[in-house]
Amino acid sequence: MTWWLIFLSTVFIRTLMCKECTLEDTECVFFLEVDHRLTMMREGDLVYPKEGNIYKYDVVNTSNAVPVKIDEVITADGWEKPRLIGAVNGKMPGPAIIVYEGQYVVVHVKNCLINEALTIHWHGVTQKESPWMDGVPFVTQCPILPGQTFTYRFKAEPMGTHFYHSHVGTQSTMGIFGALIIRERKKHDMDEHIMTIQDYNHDWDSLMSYMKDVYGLYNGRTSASPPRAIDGTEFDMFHFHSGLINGRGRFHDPETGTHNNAPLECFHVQQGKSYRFRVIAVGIMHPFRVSVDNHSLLIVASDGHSIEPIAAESVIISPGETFDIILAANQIVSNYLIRAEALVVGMNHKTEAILRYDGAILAEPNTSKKKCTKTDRCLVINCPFSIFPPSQFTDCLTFNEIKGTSDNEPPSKIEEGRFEEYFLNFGIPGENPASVNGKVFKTPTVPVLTQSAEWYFPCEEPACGEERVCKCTNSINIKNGNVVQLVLTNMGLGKGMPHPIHLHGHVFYVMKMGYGKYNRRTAQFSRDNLDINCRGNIDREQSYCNNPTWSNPAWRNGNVPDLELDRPPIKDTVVIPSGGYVVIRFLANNPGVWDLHCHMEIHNIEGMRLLVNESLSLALRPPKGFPECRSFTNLRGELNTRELEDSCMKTADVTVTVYWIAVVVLSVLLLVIGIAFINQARRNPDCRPCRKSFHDKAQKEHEHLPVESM
Ligand SMILES: *[C@@H]1O[C@H](CO)[C@@H](O)[C@H](O)[C@H]1NC(C)=O
Ligand SMILES: *[C@@H]1O[C@H](CO)[C@@H](O)[C@H](O)[C@H]1NC(C)=O
Ligand SMILES: *[C@@H]1O[C@H](CO)[C@@H](O)[C@H](O)[C@H]1NC(C)=O
Ligand SMILES: *[C@@H]1O[C@H](CO)[C@@H](O)[C@H](O)[C@H]1NC(C)=O
Ligand SMILES: [Cu+2]
Repeated sequence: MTWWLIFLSTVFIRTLMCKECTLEDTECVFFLEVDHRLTMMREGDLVYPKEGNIYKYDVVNTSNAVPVKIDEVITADGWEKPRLIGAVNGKMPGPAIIVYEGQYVVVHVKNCLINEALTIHWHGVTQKESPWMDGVPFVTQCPILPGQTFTYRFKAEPMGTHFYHSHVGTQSTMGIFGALIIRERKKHDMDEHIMTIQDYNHDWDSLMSYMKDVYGLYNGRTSASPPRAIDGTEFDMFHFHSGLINGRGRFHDPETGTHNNAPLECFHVQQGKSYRFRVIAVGIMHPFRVSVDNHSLLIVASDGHSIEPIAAESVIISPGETFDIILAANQIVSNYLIRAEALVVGMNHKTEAILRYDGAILAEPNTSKKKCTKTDRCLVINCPFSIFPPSQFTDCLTFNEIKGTSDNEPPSKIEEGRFEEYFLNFGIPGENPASVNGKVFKTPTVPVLTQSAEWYFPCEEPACGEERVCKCTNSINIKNGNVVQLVLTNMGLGKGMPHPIHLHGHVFYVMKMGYGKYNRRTAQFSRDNLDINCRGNIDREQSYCNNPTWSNPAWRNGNVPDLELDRPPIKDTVVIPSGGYVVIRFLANNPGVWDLHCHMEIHNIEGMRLLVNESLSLALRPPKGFPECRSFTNLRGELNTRELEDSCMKTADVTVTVYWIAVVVLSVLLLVIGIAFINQARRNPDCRPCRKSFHDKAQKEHEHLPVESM
């Protein structure tokens, strides 16, 4: 049996290794296997952090001991109680998928999770001609059930820094994500580093964090109050312990001000060279301000799309956004601290990594953050508010002040009758969950792209309306060939923290942004931008703002003054400032059903989501055998599915029970299949059952075996 496991593991590991894609390939194949892991475990051994290293649990005296290699452990923030996370090919983040523009990417995704269904979304990829490969459960596909494999195939476009992540519930920030880099199809001339940034809690998985946000967060017997940003706006409840860069960080104890010395991610550079840092925000909620001690950052792209380069002290990145930063290693050979600080005040929410020049001593950096002064002010890119307090000597460059590169051609010419405009207010009015125009998104139970005839829960009066919150499958129907202008707002009673809004299936031009009003002296937010009329309650601060429009009717039909028509920047995720708005435009040239949602995970699951239903009749059909799924309820004919699905909007979630029955049934099935698999694998070495733990150990032992025994 042991031999057998060893054999299986090696076969498995060999096939799992992602083949590097070359310039010449037309198609690149990857295997991603998703399963559960524990942090701070190396195979069966617990590890603990000390002086930037980790040691096996039974090492007492570390001065002569060999530390455990950090690549063998998901350290997260070094908290010694292992936390359950999701992992891709055993890692968090999962392996980077690096391909060239225009190649076809084939990814076999295997769900080896025990309890949960899965899908993988290719964030930033437009999925032209493959809308069913977008990876949104019950929008573009059926969830992949435990044990199942789903093969994604899509064209690598557009070029740039993107990522992949689960689009089911809270799985993405539970660890199921990785970089997806689409390079220009030529030899790249600059070395690169990938840097994912996230917020993290070491006591709870993301689902528990979400539940605490919904039901209440307590510290001991004290109800916690939400953290505030520098402009006074409130964040949601998420108990932040640590930030992670490439899955590593360290817990800074707020009580003592000390940290636990967990290992940090280390980026190696050579003096005199320049590097492209591909920075990806994969977090639950917090935006981070990223800077590198003693180095200026040159920001050259966002969400993969080039912008006119800007040198800055730091850049602020929110969940769902990416930035490409060129860093010139032009300082003396040493170690420098890379900082990512959350925007909340008074909480020391931050994370760090090391920039190590070749030849520097292997030590922790002791550099300090740049002091912004009257004569040497700091410039921050992509602020979600428009000013810092004057005492900080810091200037904001908001995204509307950023220019795209000259090859951008905005759809500025609007033909008569070929223009559509929608106002979408992202908010949490009253006690209700997060919504768009007061519509809490009801997730379909069939994929509406491929089984559209089977779903009918549109948003309708009187349940939905100006001063009401309703639950329904909200969608806007746009027509192929039209220029679509979306006015995204964050206003009225439900306004709050800046929401990073992500559109699937398209990239868009950022045509204009409007900020709220701030107190010049304190930089505190004071009121909404009045370009938008919220309608509803005449007291604007009380209006749900479910039906916003331009205050000046002359601004309709695309006639908004001060649009950036020359070189608007392109993005796929944009932050709507509190009390402000963003005008985006795109050409409807990709028939399908596309998710449009807040990328703060907590808001997305709550229902701050809608669908862009784009000329569905023109959408291509998925390949033969594409999975279908639906609820099954009419065994005795006394209940129809619609009634049942309807009732779950008001009372307990019946579908949950159905889901669990499905899970139990599937688990049994899986067991049976698993046994069958192993039997079959004896005959067919290509077959890969979901791996057991300890395979690494098994492989290592295997390396010492005589070759004949294979
Ligand atoms: C730890 O090991 C070092 C080197 O072997 C030794 O000098 C030191 O005394 C040991 N410390 C303790 C507390 O045993
Ligand atoms: C970093 O910059 C500070 C302030 O400009 C300077 O005092 C310090 O020597 C620099 N450190 C290194 C390692 O270059
Ligand atoms: C930190 O500072 C100390 C004393 O100034 C110096 O000896 C040490 O080499 C520095 N560490 C690094 C990593 O530069
Ligand atoms: C999308 O639009 C089509 C008509 O083009 C309609 O049949 C379908 O129900 C719509 N789907 C959703 C989810 O709105
Ligand atoms: Cu997304």
